[in-house]
Amino acid sequence: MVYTRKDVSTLTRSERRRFVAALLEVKRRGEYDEFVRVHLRYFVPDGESGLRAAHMTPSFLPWHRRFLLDLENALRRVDDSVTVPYWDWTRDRNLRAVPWTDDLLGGNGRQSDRQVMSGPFAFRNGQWTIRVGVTETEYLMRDLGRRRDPIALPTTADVDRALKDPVYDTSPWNSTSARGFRNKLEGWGQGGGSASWLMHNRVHRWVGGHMAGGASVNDPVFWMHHAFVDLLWSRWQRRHPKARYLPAKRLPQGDAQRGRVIARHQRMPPWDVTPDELEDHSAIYRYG
Ligand code: CU1
Ligand code: CU1
Repeated sequence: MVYTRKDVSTLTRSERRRFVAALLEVKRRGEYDEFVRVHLRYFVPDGESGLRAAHMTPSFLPWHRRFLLDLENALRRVDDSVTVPYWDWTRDRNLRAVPWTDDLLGGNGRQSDRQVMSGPFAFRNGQWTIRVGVTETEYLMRDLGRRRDPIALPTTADVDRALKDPVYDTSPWNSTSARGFRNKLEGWGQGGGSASWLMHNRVHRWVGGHMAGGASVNDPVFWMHHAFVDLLWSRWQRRHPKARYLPAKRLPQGDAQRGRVIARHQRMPPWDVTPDELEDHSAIYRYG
């Protein structure tokens, strides 16, 4: 049966409680840390050689769509009423409101060490120890808004600019693609520093702490953020009904990106699935 992913700001008290309880149970079972491991393994920048399945690449969107489905299935094995809610960061921009409430994700990290001190994912509450990361830190970290060097969340106008692009992706199919919806949404901009983090990337930086790196999955806001990114892909498809995932075919001999990006009908590791098979989610879930 087709299930609905809801706007996190519309969840009832009991929906919040069940979502949090399912996450804690998936963590307790050891399954959650496996998601962190997979994401770290696929955190490959385009400066390196080899296949890029997850980031700086056309398959950024289908890869994360499938990744979310796997987590969602793990949650639904615990409680089949649960789905991943989405965080619309163009609307919910307040540090003291959803999703940062104590009955959902908890609040900001403290000033001294960025440690999250409140809510179900605070280390001191005993149910969310970080075991897989790039450092030894056992507690979840956040720095909402980047207190020392503030940045703002992307706006509705930023989203519209990305949705307007009629082409899914363009050569060179990486973080430097100037045209194409995928790179606009993934958010690799020109130049350096915070001005070059746009859209999806900017939200990772805005949350800060674990969300700013390859171990971002440790913060459950990762799923709500990517559910909204996934929703924006759907919205873009509705706006450009003839547009499809690109590249349509394996890149030709002599193209520097041949063998490094995944074409529409090529298998997308670590799964046995193609971008083509993930373009339409309407038989599995919809957005409410
Ligand atoms: Cu990712
Ligand atoms: Cu991300």
